[in-house]
Amino acid sequence: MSASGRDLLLSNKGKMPTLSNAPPPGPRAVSAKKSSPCKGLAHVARLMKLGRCKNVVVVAGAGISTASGIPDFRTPGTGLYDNLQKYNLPYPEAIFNIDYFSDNPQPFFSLAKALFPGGHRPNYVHYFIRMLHHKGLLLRMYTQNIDGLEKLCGIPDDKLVEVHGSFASASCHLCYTPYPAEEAKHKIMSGKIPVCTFCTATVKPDVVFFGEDLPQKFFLHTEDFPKADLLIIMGTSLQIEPFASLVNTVRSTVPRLLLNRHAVGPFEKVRLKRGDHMELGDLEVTVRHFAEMLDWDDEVTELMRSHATTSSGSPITSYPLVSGETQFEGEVTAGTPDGMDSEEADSEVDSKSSASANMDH
Ligand code: CNA
Repeated sequence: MSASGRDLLLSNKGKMPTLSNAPPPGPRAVSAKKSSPCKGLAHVARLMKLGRCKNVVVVAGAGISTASGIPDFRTPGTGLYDNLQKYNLPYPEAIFNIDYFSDNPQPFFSLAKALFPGGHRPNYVHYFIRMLHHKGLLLRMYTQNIDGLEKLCGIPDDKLVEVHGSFASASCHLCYTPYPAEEAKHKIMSGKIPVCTFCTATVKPDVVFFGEDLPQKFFLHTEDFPKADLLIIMGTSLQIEPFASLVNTVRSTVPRLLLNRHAVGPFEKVRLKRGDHMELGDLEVTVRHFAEMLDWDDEVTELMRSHATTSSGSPITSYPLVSGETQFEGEVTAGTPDGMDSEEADSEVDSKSSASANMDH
């Protein structure tokens, strides 16, 4: 179920998510003042050891999953946006634009084949967050990721808000009639386009596109952020609203810790706000260091090891994302809606386009 535009606190038009107006991270980010190595990390670790942080909110993005082999969006060279040339997209974000999808779902379906849960494993960073829960300190994790690795590592549903949705369910992108997720996955993986049993428009996994509403659960932020006593921001460029603005909604005295490759959002300021700390560098290395400071490293490592050996998750099948020619190989490009020939498929796409134009608001 989606939140209606009326309910939205942070979006201006109820169309979500949107790209923030902030400039993309670049030279300005690099020139931002970097805190002394590990000072901020040590400070926050100390607060945690003193028992001052019992309601930790984590906000995360694609950077927490790069160590699992899933590229992020914006890292130059390896990020997804730099590797979408073959689809001739009008602009990279179009692959996640609902109007574009309505006309041409194939680029997204090619990408979806690679992102469907089952192809990758959680890494140390995911297990560190699970350890926060295990220690009773995690108030909630807000993730922008759609790879399902938070759930796979064992962070329970009630501790997790998948702000941009997930592949766990699917529905018609026009009339929202639910569609069995496994069947949608099967069709997409075999190069077919799942179509709605009610209106025959294209079905998509319930990941949130630009121009769509966020899940109702997102609004838990109105309770969680004022309650937080520590905010940890990990692996996100804070470029997508309204997610990005969440980090500004904790109380002013609450420490905020950014763990990322470079400064983003409010951490780009030359002088950091009191209570703001950042540790720049590779996330897995940083988080391991953080765990060592907390004396958690052995436990996280053990949790990760035991989960890997006992987990009965789907077998790992690798769908390379950014390895030259194999990336997003056009299996879906040749696909047609199930049971249709290509002509029928073309007319189905045409009728969807006009339906979409009618519905656009
Ligand atoms: P982004 O804009 O690509 O930003 C990622 C951030 O993480 C950047 O600042 C990177 O520098 C940083 N980063 C990447 N790898 C590391 C690393 N190893 N160590 C430290 N920092 C690192 O992605 P955002 O999450 O900010 O953007 C939100 C989008 C991305 C959401 O809508 C997601 O659905 C979408 N996305 C998700 C996935 C996934 O589910 N794994 C993958 C790609 C994109």
